[in-house]
Amino acid sequence: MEKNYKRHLVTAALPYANGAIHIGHLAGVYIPADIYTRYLRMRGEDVRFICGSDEHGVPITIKAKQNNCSPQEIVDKYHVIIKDSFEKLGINFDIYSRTSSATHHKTAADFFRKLYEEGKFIQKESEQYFDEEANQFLADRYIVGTCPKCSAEGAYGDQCEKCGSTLSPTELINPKSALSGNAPILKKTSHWYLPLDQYEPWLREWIVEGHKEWKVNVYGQCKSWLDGGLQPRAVSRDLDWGVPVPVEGAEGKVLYVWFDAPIGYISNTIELMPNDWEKWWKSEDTKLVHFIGKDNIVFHCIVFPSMLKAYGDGFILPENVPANEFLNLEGNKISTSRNWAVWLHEYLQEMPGKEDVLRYVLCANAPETKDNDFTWKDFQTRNNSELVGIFGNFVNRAVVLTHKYFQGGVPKIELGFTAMESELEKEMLNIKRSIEDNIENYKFREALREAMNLARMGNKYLTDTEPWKLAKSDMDRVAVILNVSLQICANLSIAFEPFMPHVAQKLRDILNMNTFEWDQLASLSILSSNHQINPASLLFEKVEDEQIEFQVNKLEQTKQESKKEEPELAPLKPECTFDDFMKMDIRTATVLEAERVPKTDKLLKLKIDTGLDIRTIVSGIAEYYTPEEMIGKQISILANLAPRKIKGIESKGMILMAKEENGDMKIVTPEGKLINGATIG
Ligand code: B3M
Ligand code: ZN
Repeated sequence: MEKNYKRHLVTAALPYANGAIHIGHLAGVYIPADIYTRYLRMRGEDVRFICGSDEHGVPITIKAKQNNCSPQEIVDKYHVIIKDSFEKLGINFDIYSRTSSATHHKTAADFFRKLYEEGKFIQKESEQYFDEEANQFLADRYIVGTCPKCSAEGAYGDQCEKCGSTLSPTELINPKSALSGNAPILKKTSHWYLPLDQYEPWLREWIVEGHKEWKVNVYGQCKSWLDGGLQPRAVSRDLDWGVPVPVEGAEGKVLYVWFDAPIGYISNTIELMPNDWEKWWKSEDTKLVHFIGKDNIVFHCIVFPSMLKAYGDGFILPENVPANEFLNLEGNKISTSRNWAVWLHEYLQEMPGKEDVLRYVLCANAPETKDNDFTWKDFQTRNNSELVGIFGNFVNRAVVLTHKYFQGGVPKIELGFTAMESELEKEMLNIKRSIEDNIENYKFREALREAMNLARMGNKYLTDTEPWKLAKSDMDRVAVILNVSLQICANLSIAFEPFMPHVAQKLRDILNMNTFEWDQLASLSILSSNHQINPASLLFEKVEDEQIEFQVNKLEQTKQESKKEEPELAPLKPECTFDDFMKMDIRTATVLEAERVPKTDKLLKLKIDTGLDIRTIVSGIAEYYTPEEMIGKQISILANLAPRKIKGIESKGMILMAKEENGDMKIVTPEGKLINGATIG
């Protein structure tokens, strides 16, 4: 390790508590972070691994609206699902708390107040989008529109999910309120801003000059932010869900979720160690590392460090921010809203006992340097040919043969090692160093490959030496081979502890191994002679074709369902009173004559018998009905609509049509024939 740190504070991005955890989150953040912290602990380092639910922000309030419940109910539900599924996967946090906790609210509010009192913010009035109908400012995801960078529809006010650009609401083309679908108006509001521009020279020095060793994607993103010039960033929002802004005159305002969430790392540490936390956050002896996904880079490398710098008081900065790229699923971007994901809690139910297989596959295929693809076929192959075929096969052979020839006792070595064993020893040392080096440099895929090489090596050793053949002639040599093989098994249980903790434990149970340390790795004398091991049991099971078909079908179904596309309904109009409604004179009528309005595609001119009079109505229904179809039809009309001139023809009234948002229009007819002029209401 580069510097001699006394302790390691490791954080993993706080997941939004508006949905469950999927494989993209795991591969990008939680599995690498867990491997890293497990490794450090095994090396005897003092480590705290901090996480928790991010329970504020617009996605949560939107989800609550969709579900007709309160934001608190949403976060209560998902906090439990997330926490529980992490635990089952063996993600070994020291604390998994939540940002709706009292400790967090206080910590975040105090943090803001100190910066406020020290004049670290600028307060600015600006015009922001406002939904008149909902009577609400449209922060972040409350506003949607066309992305100015890639032209994708449905980009949010803070980010385009298609191209990953960070956006501000006023950049969106054709902005619409996510609440009502209406075009918003601009309205004045006042907010506090962190003047990031003031921190630019310092950030440049710290990152561009000082952290050239950061991952290329992270360093590159930071540099391009800095090169683009930083702007003051609003740290408050007009919302009713979040940490209230703790200063006078801030009614109806809360801290921006990206201001409070990273403080969550601090609050959760306080919750974990109320008396001791400062030592972890304010000492140069602490190495702070943030594990995140690539869409969080700017917040962890630029915004949060600037907040800490502004706060002062000895807060340390991250030593590294090993952000990953994204994981795709079967060739398509993972999407929570389209349900295109493998959800952790569902996986755990559907594939019981295979927690570590998921850990293995996601690490082996982690999107460390570029986006990567998860496929169920690859999952099956990796399980069946790598885990079952190599790792499991080797361990099983070594254990079964030991029982067969030595009644389960680790054979005593009476002969010297051949060149083969000496070679093995050397190779094991290389593997150990390589695993260490890779983990310490956040290259977990490569580290796992090296750990697997240990199993490959063992498997090959058994295949090459064929002890089952030697058993007839040379039991002393068999003793050497099986002793060495069991030592390799013991090594595997250590090397794999960070990656596959359940399997490593199971392997230690088979080997009857009670203690272990990282430093034992590469030793061929972990198990002493005559140490009794337990009977063989399978470390891995084959994944059958049917299991894969089940998963693939499930995804296929999702695809079909999203193809059917949920009908998009027009948003509800503002409430009207009974009297408003009674003003409208809606009646039955019959079409007597119909013809196209010349030089138009959409308009029909209809002569109508309303029971009261014969009149002309011009209607935009030519796309849906021919004139012939309309003649003789009984329809419903708004009879007292003020006359309007359409294409020079006076139109008196309006034909009632049922309109699907994306498709057809149909006339509204009474059931059965009625007299003309019957009132509808
Ligand atoms: N809640 C995670 C996300 O962007 C976000 C991380 C906060 S970490 C302080 O999905
Ligand atoms: Zn875009």
